[in-house]
Amino acid sequence: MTHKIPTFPADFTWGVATSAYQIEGAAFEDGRGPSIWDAYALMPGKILNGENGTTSCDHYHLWQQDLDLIQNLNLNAYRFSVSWPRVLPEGMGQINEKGLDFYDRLIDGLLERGLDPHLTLYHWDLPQALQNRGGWANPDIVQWFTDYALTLHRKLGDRVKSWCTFNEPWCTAELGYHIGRHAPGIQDLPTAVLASYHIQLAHGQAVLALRGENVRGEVGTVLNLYPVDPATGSPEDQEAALLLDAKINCWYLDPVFRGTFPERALQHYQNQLGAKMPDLDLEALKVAAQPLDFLGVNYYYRYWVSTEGKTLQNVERTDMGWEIYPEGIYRLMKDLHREYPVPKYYITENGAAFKDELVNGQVHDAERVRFLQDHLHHLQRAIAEGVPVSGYFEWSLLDNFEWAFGYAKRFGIVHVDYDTQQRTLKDSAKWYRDFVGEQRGILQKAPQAKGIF
Ligand code: PNW
Repeated sequence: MTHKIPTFPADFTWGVATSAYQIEGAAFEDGRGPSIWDAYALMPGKILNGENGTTSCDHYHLWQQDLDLIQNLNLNAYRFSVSWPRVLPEGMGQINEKGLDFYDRLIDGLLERGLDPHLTLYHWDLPQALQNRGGWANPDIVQWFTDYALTLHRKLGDRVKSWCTFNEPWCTAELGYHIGRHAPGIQDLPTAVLASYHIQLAHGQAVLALRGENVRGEVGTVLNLYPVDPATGSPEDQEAALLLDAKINCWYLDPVFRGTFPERALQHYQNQLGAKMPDLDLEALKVAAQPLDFLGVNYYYRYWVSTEGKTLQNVERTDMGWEIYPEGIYRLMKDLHREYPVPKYYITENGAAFKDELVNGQVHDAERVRFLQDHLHHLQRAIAEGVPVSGYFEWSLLDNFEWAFGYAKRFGIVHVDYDTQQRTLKDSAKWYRDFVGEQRGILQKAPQAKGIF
């Protein structure tokens, strides 16, 4: 059965997303200071095959050809992050002008190619100098982060279309400070709860500071969000699903939208931690609820919660083991629009890792093509039903450093040969290019985009 090709709004933002530590390389060039990921990568056993982001995709040197790639994909936007230690090697104080110049050139390069710069301030690569002072567990980080935001705004504020304070604070707090699977590798729940609280204060203060300088671009934040389903109708499963939803979704949504933490999760942490529960000033948390121009949503999969250890059978999964669940993007956006309304949403990340093979200069990643088609189909449904989604950023432009998995997981629509730094468009990149081209009226005819939905 062929479906009608859905039409997205004419002014829709079409992009790809990356982050600094995952693609830039040049980790010790031009005065960049060490980040917590440089240090974490040195700890034995933390990253698969002992890999690191020291060279990665060498985007720091190859940025012009990478921007050409984005332009040739018919896109009109690019989401990237700034490496804090490249700009402020000590995390504060002395500015490394060479580092700041890189982003200055990058942004000019984007504008020359008709691409809107969507800048993320924090995508996990904290300066090690600040980690030495406790990182996100130190209340002073609220000021350090605000000063960093203002440093960037002074140099780049005339040209940045969109400012995002944080990428996925859940990952920073939970994976970085509780599970220890991300840098800085701490495994302590009270510290994680405290870190998540300071991130909220830093978000609020940075937004206030940017507004205070009459920021031209729009300001928002990016959360990783998930539909959460109980495996069965049992009260235990239902309760467990509600708690997980409170801990992963509402713990990050409620501060930003309401200036509060969800009662269910707060109670849970208090019961679990007792005297070790950090002393959170809930009055001060209100600063987190600044009016935002957009919420960025990173959607990858859903959680299916069973208290009896049941797992979903017969579902397709990506190379990360994540369920492929395209309807989730529709459900998530509908729920968000009802519970947490904001003038606009972006899908700031959506994509998948698969076992791609480069053969004769081609990567036939049919699974990724279908993944994108199906998610865009369900996203379009949400838009048709009135959810104000203004853009979609595919994760990711390039195969890149996938954190604890090193280079083993390939998320790119463009294949990277890490020996030669050769970029090769996968079938998914060609499909996305033609689809977006047709949506934007750039191509007269796009045969590959026919009858896909
Ligand atoms: C996001 N999880 O990370 C990040 O924003 C990207 O840097 C990353 O490359 C991408 O998704 C793919 O993983 C996540 O455990 C990391 O649920 C972990 C999780 C979710 C997102």
